[in-house]
Amino acid sequence: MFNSIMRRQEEEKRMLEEKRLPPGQALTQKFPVLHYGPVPGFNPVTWNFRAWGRVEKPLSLTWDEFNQLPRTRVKMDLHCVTRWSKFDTLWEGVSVRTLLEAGLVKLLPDARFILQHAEYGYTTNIPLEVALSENFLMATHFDGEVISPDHGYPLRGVVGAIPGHKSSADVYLWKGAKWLRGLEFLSQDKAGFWEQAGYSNTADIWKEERFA
Ligand SMILES: Nc1nc2c(c(=O)[nH]1)N[C@H]1C(S)=C(S)[C@@H](COP(=O)(O)O)O[C@H]1N2
Ligand SMILES: [Mo]
Repeated sequence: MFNSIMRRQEEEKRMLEEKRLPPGQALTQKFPVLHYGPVPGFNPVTWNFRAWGRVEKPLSLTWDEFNQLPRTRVKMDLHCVTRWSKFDTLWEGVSVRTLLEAGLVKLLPDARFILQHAEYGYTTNIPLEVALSENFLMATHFDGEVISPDHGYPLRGVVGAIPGHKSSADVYLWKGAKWLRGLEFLSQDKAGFWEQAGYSNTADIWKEERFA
């Protein structure tokens, strides 16, 4: 107990020195679970992933098709608006950039924002630059294992900071939708679930943009 507290404090100090601990955040070695509503089930037969809106042609992929897409791995620091930060988390999945490069999604020239749509109507919005940055991934795996139901199985949007690489795409964790089912491409920004409830639209972790 005492040892684990000391370890947490030492790690937090190291992250502060490496300038990876944003203002007002504390390091956690756990992985808290936070969401609104129940954990949805998953049926691989009826599940689909859709992309629509400011695209040339709407896309719908089955679970099998989604899993055949080229995969990306990224290591990120996660920062929750409730003030915990989890460092060096490893995610694997499909990047939005891959959907574009594979020609599955062709953006109309006025596409500027993405609204992630999840089970039970949860939504969250990010600018296209954030969605196309290294900081955002549609993940199926966390730390080498299939994501647990609590954390978004089978697919979640995850967004964080790339260690040692500060960017304006470094936003709080609520900007990644667990149980992700689709991306709506938009010419104008549209507030998601927490954004409508008073959370910051831009959510920059370095500027502590927590609430609007
Ligand atoms: N579908 C869905 N995704 C969601 C949420 C939610 O309520 N529903 N909550 C968000 C919030 S507020 C946070 S902090 C993170 C928490 O992710 P975690 O439970 O994996 O830590 O999920 C985000 N994604
Ligand atoms: Mo949150």
